[in-house]
Amino acid sequence: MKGILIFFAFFVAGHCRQTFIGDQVLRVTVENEEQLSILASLEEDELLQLDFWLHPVSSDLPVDIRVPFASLQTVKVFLESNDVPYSVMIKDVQDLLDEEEAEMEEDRVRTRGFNFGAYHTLDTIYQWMNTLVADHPSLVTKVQIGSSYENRPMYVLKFSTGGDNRPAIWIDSGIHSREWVSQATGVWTANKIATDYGQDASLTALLNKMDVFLLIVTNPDGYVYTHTRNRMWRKTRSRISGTSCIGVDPNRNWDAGFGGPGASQNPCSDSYHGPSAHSEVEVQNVVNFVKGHGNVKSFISIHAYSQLLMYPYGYSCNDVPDASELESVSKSAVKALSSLYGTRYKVGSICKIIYQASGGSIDWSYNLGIKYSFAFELRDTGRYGFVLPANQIIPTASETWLALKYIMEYVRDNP
Ligand code: INF
Ligand code: ZN
Repeated sequence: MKGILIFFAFFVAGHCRQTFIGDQVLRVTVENEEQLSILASLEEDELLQLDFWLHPVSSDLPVDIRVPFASLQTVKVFLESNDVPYSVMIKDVQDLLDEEEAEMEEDRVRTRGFNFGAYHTLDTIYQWMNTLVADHPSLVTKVQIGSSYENRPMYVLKFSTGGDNRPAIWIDSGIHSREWVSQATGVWTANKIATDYGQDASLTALLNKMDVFLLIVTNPDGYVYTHTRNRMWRKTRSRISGTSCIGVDPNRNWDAGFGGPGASQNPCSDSYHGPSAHSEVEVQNVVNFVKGHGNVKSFISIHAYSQLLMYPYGYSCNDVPDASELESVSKSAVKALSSLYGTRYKVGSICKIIYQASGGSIDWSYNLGIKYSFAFELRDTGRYGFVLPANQIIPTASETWLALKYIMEYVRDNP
């Protein structure tokens, strides 16, 4: 009886967090087109509940699949019988998540002040923003650009030394909620800008001429959900009529080739483009802000993982008019990034280096006339994937900063 009551209370409260006990992440090294289509057929299968961290797109890119414990035997037998080679990247996803959670808890009890080398909840990040603004009142302000679907505020940090609508750099992180190193890099970067102003001559010169806008948690509802219910959540949390599946891929929802190849029409898919362009209020808020500003010169979106620096387009494999300039800026930015720890990045257009993906943010910004539009995929290349250990946050953010700084300075000097 007691057991039933506890179960019932659990059920009614609905506070169950999804676990990933025994789930593995398999890396498949695709050798040919035939294997690629075998993997594509696996992705079609809904019963196996596979979570493709990297999709089968070309025969020279790896495919990473989180396989629920219940499907492991089936998938392994399937791959083996089709002579598709794979290796186990993560032996037990829940073990990694337990470690991640324990580290967060350890930080909460031991660390006084804010630890940039730890992952934090939305509340903690929002509280920290207030202290950043309080510590740097003449440089940093917090601008609410709107609210999320579940009514959480969306805050942009504005770094400005004055002027009237100066040319600006836009940076967003965390549009995909499970890519935690992205939001963490956003936090570190905000602090870096605030503390280096007046110290670093080049950044100071930049901020005396331009403004920087940084949206750290672009998908707040998703981010909260990754902390409370499902660490692997990628999408928004909006309800769509006619389906019980929740959420839209906010990086397929922009009005740039909307609904084209590389986006799903299936509301249950992790790359569902949504009922219409800008249907997601989080996307709409950014659109309104950037359009309303009217003087944004560079738009940079930060994702994880794969170690890539990309420029438009995603929705088309045709070169954008500025392709050669964007390619050379990207190469130099990545060279700066690598100079710190030797981390290797690839550069190219989204379509050419990963896959055709329509409705992405930087395609929208580019088509709006923001030439210097870039997307990062931060560390790593798959050893930990979305569950990058917290001890890599500061190294990741530090090396990324060198690339960001290169891009920002280039934009400053090439108005
Ligand atoms: N990968 C790509 C995605 O949205 C990255 C991307 C960026 C696609 C820009 C299109 C445009 O599917 C991830 N991984 O989300 O971070
Ligand atoms: Zn992403």
